[in-house]
Amino acid sequence: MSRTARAHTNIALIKYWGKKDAKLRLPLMSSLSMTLDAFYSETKLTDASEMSFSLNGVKQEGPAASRVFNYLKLMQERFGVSGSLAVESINHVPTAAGLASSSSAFAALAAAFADHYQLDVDRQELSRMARMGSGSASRSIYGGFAVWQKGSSDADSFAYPLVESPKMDLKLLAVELNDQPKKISSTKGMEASKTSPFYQTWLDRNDQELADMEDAIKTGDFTKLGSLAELNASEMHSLTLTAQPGFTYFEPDTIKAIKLVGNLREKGVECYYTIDAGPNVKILCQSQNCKKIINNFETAFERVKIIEAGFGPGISYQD
Ligand code: 2P0
Repeated sequence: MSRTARAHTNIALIKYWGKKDAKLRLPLMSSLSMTLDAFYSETKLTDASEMSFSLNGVKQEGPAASRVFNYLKLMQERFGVSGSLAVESINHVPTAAGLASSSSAFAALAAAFADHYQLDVDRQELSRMARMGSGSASRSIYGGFAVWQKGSSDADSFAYPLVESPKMDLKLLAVELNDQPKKISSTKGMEASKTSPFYQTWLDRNDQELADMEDAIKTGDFTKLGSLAELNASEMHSLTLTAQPGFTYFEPDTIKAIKLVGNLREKGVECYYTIDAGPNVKILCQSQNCKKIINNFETAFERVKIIEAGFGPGISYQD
């Protein structure tokens, strides 16, 4: 009897933005993330007469289903197993979170696959499996802070836990400014960014940025962590602007939110932004300031939705 696998989403503080190998999803840089308690995916596999995929109780067809079926075929070949599978997933990642669910979705799918076939895999192997579905999913195997080391091949490109139950006071406010689906997928956006004249600098800085972020985590230095995360996100988005041709994930409200974060900081409300491949802004702050920041955003934006998240756990199974 298969169990349901649960995986939480993560937010990258040092971002993955570039692939060395698209098929294996090998990155050109290492990345570091915080797993979030508020958002997760649950997935269960059962033997069936044909492949099917339901998400939140709705049968999926088209590209979403193909991506899941292709992934399952790849994993079946890798482990020498076979059979048609019914995939049932529930995403507890509200659109309002403005967070991509592919990190939790593929981490949960990899874990459900391993459980269904009773594979003898450890979390490192699970992380490699999840990576093949979506790069960021490699990090969602673990709770707290995780590092995805870029490695040089399929064998050594996996995530490992840095601190699984951090004591640090760190919150993430997911601010939904815009609920339209993104126009440029992460996969396309990171490929296009390679044409930026700053791309090599982005790669050259990775080791140092990662080391500095690890140091901020080890010393519990929120100011350092927030500043580095904000800088890293801005570097990533500067690659889109300077790509040939240039593009941006930002919308006017994204800029307005960036400025509001700066204004709050000037007033002594310490907070920092990070932004992924979309227009929504995520704010890093500490518990004491959450309410104040939320109030300021609700005053500045008419229809904003904000969800507060803390540290989430790694993969788990439910009967
Ligand atoms: C990250 N992002 O590190 C970066 C930062 C978005 C911006 O990983 O192409 O869905 O499936 O491997 O994992 C989102 O991209 O990319 C992502 P694929 P994924 O979280």
